[in-house]
Amino acid sequence: MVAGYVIIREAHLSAAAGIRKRTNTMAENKPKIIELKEKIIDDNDADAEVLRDELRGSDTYYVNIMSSPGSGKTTTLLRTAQMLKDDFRIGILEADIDSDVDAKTMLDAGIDSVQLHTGGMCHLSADMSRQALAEIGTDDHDLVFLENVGNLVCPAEFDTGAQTKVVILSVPEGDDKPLKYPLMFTVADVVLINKIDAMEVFDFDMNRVVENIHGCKAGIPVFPVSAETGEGFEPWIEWMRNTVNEWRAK
Ligand SMILES: Nc1nc2c(ncn2[C@@H]2O[C@H](COP(=O)(O)OP(=O)(O)O)[C@@H](O)[C@H]2O)c(=O)[nH]1
Ligand SMILES: [Mg+2]
Repeated sequence: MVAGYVIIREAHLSAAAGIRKRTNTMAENKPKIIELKEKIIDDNDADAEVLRDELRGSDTYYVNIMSSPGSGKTTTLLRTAQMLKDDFRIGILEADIDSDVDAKTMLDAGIDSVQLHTGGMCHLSADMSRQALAEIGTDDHDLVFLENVGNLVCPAEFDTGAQTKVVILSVPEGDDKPLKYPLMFTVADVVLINKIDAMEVFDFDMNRVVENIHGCKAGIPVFPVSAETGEGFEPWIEWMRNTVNEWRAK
C-alpha cells in the first residue's frame, strides 16, 4: 500500500464557478475543497467492506449517487436533503474533477457540504470516500450522500463503501441506456428516472426502461421523479427514509 494524503484548502471561487453571475461576493459561502489522492490499494472491494464496518461503528449511513453528467444528481440531492432534513443530520460530498459549484449550491441552501476534487480520476475508491467522510465528520452526520463523478462507466467499477447505490437516469438520455451500460444498472440498489416533466418531448417509454433495468437486476425499485417539480418524490423519500431507519434499527 502506498501512503496517500489529503490537502485541504479554502476555495477561492474557481473560474468555472465564476461563470455564474454574482452580485454579492462578500456574503457567499465558500465550500471547503478536499483534494483527494488515490492510494494504490490491492483490494478495493475488501477495503470497502472495512469502511462499511467503520460506518456501522459511527452509525453513519452512506449513499453513493451515480449518473451521467447533467441527469440531475445535484438537483435531486438538493430536494432529497430538504425533504429528509428533519429525519437525519445530512452531509453531502460533492465529487468533481474541478470546480466547486455543486457544494456551493448545497451550502447556499443551508445543507452541509464539502467539495471533493478527484485529481482527474473518474471515480472514487473506498479509501477516497474514507478521506472525504473524515473531513465532513461522521459524528455530526447520520446520513451522508456522495454525488459521484458524472459518468456511467468508471464509478460502477468501484465500491465506495456506501450502503446504498442510487443510479439516476434522466428521460432525455433515452430508455435504452441500461442496455448500453449494464454494469451500472447491475450494481444499483435503486434507480431514479429523473426529468419525467419532460416525457412529452422525448420518445421515452417508462415500461421499456423498467424492463431494461430489471433485465440488469431483477426487481430493484425504480422511482420516476422530477427533481425540478418534485413530482414522484414522496415514494422515493419514503423508501430512503425506511432503508436508513431499518439499517439503524439492526
Ligand atoms: N426539466 C427538468 N430539468 C431538470 C430536472 N432535474 C435537473 N434538471 C436540470 O438539468 C440540469 C442538470 O442538473 P444537475 O442537477 O446539475 O445535474 P448533475 O450534473 O447530474 O448534477 C440543470 O439545468 C437542472 O436544472 C428535472 O427533473 N426536470
Ligand atoms: Mg452535479
